[in-house]
Amino acid sequence: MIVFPQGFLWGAATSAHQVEGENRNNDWWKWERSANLKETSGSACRHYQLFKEDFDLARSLNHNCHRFSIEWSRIFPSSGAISREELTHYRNVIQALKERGLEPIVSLHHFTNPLWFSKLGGWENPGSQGHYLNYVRRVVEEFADLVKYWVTINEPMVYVYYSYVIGAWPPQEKSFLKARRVTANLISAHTQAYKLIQVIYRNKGLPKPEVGIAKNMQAFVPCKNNFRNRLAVYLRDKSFNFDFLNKLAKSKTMDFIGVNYYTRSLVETSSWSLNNVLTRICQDNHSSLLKNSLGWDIYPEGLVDLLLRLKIYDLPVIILENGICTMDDALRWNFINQHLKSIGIALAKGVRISGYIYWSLLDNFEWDKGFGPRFGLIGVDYSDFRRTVRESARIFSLVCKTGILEQ
Ligand code: IFM
Repeated sequence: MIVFPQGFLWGAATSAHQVEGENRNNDWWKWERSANLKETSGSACRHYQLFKEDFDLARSLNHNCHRFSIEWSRIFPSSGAISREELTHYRNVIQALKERGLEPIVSLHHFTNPLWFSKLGGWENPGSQGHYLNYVRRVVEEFADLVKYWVTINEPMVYVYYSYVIGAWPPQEKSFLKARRVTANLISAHTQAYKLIQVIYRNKGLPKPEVGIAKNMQAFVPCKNNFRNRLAVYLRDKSFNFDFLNKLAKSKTMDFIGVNYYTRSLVETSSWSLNNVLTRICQDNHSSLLKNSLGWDIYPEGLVDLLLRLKIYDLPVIILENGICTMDDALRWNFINQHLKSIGIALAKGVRISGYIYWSLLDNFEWDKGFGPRFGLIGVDYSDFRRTVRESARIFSLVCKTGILEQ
């Protein structure tokens, strides 16, 4: 039996572009069309209209928190113009959460950028941080009275990897140089946003907020156990998992570490080229591990290892995302169960973990993969937007209610 700490945060996450629908004014909306994706985000889950019903369901599943993101391009449809109407919308969203006893955990950036910002060069632009901070200032000043938890940037290294290293996401760059520049700008944006948010709360005489990052962490495992693969594992673990966190720890700009954990990468290099060493993974589908519907290995032991390694930072950790896309709902509960056990092991070994947030509350738009992957505790029928609570969600709800996982 695992008894989770008092006050543990239990909930699920979403992000604006993946669930709201009609986010017409950001780089993804434009790119979805030009890249000829099989499926575009379109109405997504119509969560923009249905958020109250969705939060009713989260409440009925005993969640006590909810993580979501504010869509920057709604708040600032152009660089100088703020939308009062959209600020009111997000105030309603936050208030709806609070009325249902769900603690809001608010992400300020979750992959999408306003179109005007991307036209200015996006995160490559040295002025990017200024634009982002302007948005952060307006939003935080507006909602400081209602929000305790802020996440500055979601998965910065995933963003850098897909958008600037392998070029799979907008702006589809493949340049280590640009990737470095964007990483530096994201670090600086986070650091300044952290300080700004603290000042806003201080000036308003509000209790200190909890500000952190959502850091995707992956287990890197050599496929063939040779020197080049081991070196590649070392370099990827350092550059993808830890360099960003080390910088933030050094500037003391995290009140908690948000961890997003899904899988491992089976590292198999075939040459000494930088590209190969930093990106190539095993192409044979020979691992015996169970997989999600996108083919990602299910590897809960990797979470234990990473959590233990976070002890050096001596900060609370919140699992801000962990989840599986599958049509096999029994496998979904199995996945949650296994990962909660990993968290139990880390807790017993002294890691201060204060929450578990499943990805995702709803089936949603999985970026370039479209609507096929089903991550939701709640299924969405995209023909009429009807929601169906899955059995895994009900089993998970008992853990949320009691704070106990029977083994
Ligand atoms: O859907 C994404 C989310 O936007 C960020 N973290 C990983 C999820 C699953 O791929």
